Amino acid sequence: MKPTVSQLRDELVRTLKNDYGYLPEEATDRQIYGTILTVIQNQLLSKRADYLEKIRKENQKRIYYMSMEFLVGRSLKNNLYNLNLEAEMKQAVADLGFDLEQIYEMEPDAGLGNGGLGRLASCYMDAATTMGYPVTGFSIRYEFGIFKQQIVDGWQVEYPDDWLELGKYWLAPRPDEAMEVHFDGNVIEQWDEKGLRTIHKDYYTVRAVPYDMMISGKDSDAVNCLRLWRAESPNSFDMSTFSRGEYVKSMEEDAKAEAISKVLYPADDHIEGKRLRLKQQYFFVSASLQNIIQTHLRQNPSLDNLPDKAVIHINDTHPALCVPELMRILLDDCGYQWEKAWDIVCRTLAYTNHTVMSEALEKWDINLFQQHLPRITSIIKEIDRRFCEEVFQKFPEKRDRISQMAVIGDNQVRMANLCLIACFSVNGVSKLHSEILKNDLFRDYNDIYPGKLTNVTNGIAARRWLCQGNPLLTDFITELIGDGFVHDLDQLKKLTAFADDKEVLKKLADIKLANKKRLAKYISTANGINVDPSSLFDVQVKRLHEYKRQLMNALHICWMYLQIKRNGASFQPRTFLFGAKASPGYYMAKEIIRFICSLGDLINRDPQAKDMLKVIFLADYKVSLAETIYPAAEISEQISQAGKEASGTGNMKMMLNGALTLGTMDGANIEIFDAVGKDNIFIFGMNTEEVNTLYRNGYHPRSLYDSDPQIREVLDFIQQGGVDGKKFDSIVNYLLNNDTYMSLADFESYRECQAKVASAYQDPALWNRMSLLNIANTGIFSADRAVQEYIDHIWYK
Ligand code: 26V
Repeated sequence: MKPTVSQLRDELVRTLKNDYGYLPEEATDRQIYGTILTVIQNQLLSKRADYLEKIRKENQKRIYYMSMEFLVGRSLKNNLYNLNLEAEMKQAVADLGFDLEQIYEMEPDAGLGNGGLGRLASCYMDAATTMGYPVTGFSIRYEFGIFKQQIVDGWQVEYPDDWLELGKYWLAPRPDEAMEVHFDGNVIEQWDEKGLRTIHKDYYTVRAVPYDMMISGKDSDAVNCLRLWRAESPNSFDMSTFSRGEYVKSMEEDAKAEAISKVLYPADDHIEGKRLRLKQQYFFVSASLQNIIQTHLRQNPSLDNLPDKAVIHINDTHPALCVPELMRILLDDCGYQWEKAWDIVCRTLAYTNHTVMSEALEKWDINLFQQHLPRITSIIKEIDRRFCEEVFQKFPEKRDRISQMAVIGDNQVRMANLCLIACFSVNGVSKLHSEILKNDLFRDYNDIYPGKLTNVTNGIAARRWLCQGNPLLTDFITELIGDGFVHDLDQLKKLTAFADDKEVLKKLADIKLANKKRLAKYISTANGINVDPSSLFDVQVKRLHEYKRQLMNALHICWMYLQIKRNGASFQPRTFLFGAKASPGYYMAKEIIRFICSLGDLINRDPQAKDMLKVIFLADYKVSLAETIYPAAEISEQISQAGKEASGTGNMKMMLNGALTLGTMDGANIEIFDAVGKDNIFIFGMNTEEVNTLYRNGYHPRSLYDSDPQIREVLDFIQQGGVDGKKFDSIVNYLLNNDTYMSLADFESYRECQAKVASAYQDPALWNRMSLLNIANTGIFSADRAVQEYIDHIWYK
């Protein structure tokens, strides 16, 4: 039963007294914040107990989503919304003399992820829970999430994200359910009554303590759990060392164990073969699998039926150690024979690939593996030996491909290959991406395992990204078509009926303006710059990466500026908004941020450009900031080089909020194009095939520089220190000599397309119609649809 305002108020007062010993009159905002979160957390925990009983009785197949990253963002508003308690809580809190809106702002983001991959995991937890599927997420309780970004003189500076102090209320510690994870040591073989046994000796133990975050669903009985493991040193080890008087050594051991869950790796530019990262992966995989097996054995006599009762999903290769670790448990802990164990493993594990970039495909030095995971290494070697043997026997036509397809090669363990061999399903995240996997990256496997490779196009949690982030638009849509879209996003199609309704279009424009004003207010506080809410808000927010081509966007701004300065040109007034974190060790990405910021400094203070151009770099882009940016976006820049962006999900979120996509035929942009039709999107640039052809034939940016006066003008200007008097040789040199992503080859097409954008914007009736049709066709990008596809074609197939 849903509590009333007065019940909530009483509960708040009681909790405040119990936890802090205060009455509301004495309490600070901080204490009220803690109290509200505790009250909601308790509600969720009690609901969880009922739900657990239900799924236990039904003995439904469980889904386990293994991911190194969950980009949860804030939870208070989301939970209140899902539990339909927003209005009641607002009133109850107001009755006690506090403002819920202010309390919302106190909550730190749970930033346990880098970008799209982590946010996708959280969107799927929301959708699956809303639809009542028993999904458990497993990850690491990082003490520090993705770093906080500040911009100092144009440079990105990173600060630790100490989120737990205010975020801990959502985490229920379960020390009684701790697991042990073993590292290092040696493997020996020993005969006993059951035959030859493998024994792992002289290892050191790390204790994995689970912290549970309850995940609510909208109008749902389900409460799922995101289980985050914290690394600790095991007490027994502590005590024995202590009692021998080796205090310092004991402390060192503690620190070594705790380091494992200390911090999220903030790199998404390349995979570094770092020891600690490998330990993180094994730590959370081993603890989670032991936990899954325990749960299964509580309800089933053996693991024989594991594949019928559990599916374990590997989110990118980061948790790929699930393959050998599940083998280890079956062989060493449960006494299975190899063939039977392998059969169970192969029918239980599924894998999603999220990138085709070769630097991102995880490969580990085999010696590192051998040192820290000796038993896992021996299992991987055996998997590899049997696989190569099988290909040799069964697929003679692939004999010359075996060395590429093998798990181990060049002294490295290739995690993607391991997943392709072991998992019963491998999927990409957009139509184009999955085709590239099938026909190119994983072609050999597609030949020998027909049907294994599939597609599930990504989806987003529309309830967060529209209903909670954009209440004005949500209320208006509800007025027009009812609230059925909340659980069935396809119903947005009904908006099509209003495509030529002047009043509706006007109201839509008014809402966009209000959201732009809200963002302008934020910018004025955060950046100290006043932007014009009636200018076109052109947005590129995402991780900073060369392939995403933020630099091409900046070059175009530079070109516009030069037209204003040198030719007295005038343009549709625009505010260019950027938000992006760069991997801390990624020099070029940081240079691009510096370039954008310097360009902003130059342009924003120039009186001649003042009324036409503004360039804003929004520092510390994160989930909660995105919730304010998307509703205000009018152009969504999705300008990656074709073939490189696996899907993109920001593109879907902005579309849902009425922005028009300016993009290449890449990732999910292609499906956005299919959904809205060519008249409601701005497409430019080379497609994948053209990119590949140019790459093969040789890309010569210098000849573009020589032949194209626009490009030359921009590059010369930069070279001569035109951008705020600063030297950007790095940028010019990059564009002319090192740009794998061929920005200059797409530049003309991009510029022309930007001109089309500007002229369409001059016609508000046309623009608003396009915007409405974009919203109306977002249905297929719902996370509910995506999760249902995982259910139908992978998890419950
Ligand atoms: C990305 C990259 C890209 C460049 C080379 C090295 C490297 C290393 C790691 C990563 C991040 C892991 C993959 C990832 O986050 N992929 C994103 O997944 C999203 C959800 O499926 C998808 O929408 C994005 O297009 C994809 O980049």
